[in-house]
Amino acid sequence: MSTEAELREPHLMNQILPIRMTSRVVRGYGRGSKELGIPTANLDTEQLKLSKDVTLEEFPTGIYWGVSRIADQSVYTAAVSVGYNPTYGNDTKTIEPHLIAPEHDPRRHASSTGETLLKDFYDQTCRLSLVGYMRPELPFEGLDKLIEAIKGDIAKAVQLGNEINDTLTTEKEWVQSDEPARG
Ligand code: ADP
Ligand code: RBF
Ligand code: MG
Repeated sequence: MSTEAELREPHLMNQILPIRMTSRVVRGYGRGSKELGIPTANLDTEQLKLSKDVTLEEFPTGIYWGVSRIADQSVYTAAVSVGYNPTYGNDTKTIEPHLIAPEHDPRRHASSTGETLLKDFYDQTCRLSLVGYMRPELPFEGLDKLIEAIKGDIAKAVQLGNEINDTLTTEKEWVQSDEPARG
């Protein structure tokens, strides 16, 4: 696959997306729920399986949106962070989807910031298709600014997830299935 240009210029990622992946949900620092009110399911980067020939190292950092499913649950739209969380300055790269359940979903509870809080699903399998690139990850001055930005990303992801188009339908079908990321 010709990915060089896209990997150098993250906004070109939209040309090679969607990218599908599967992995196991592992523990991070636990900050998403506690400090931000926005939990993220951190994927086990050792066990990550990707649909395209790109390594985690070369995968462009940034904020993406897509569709995701945990174990046997429903398919949800997701706002996804890929990178080093520069507000915190992590030294390892993470892929972290925040799953967004509709307001009346029976599994959903509102977090402290009003976002989706589901029951814990550590160790379960996550299926994720990244459909679009939204913005670079940024170092924010203070948690309030970070939370505000993420809430904006969530709203945008919901809006994009409600659009009807062939790519999205196909990716939802894959997430709903048990097909491997790479056939
Ligand atoms: P960690 O740093 O361990 O990832 P977080 O505070 O980010 O901790 O919380 C993530 C965990 O919360 C997930 O692994 C999952 O078990 C649970 N969780 C609950 N609701 C959601 C959600 N809407 N999206 C992602 N993870 C969620
Ligand atoms: N962390 C940052 O440091 N900068 C960001 O711009 C940023 N954007 C995010 C956008 C979304 C949609 C999500 C879900 C997370 C984002 N994060 C960002 C990651 C956040 O810092 C991280 O999820 C928490 O620290 C918990 O691991
Ligand atoms: Mg997390």
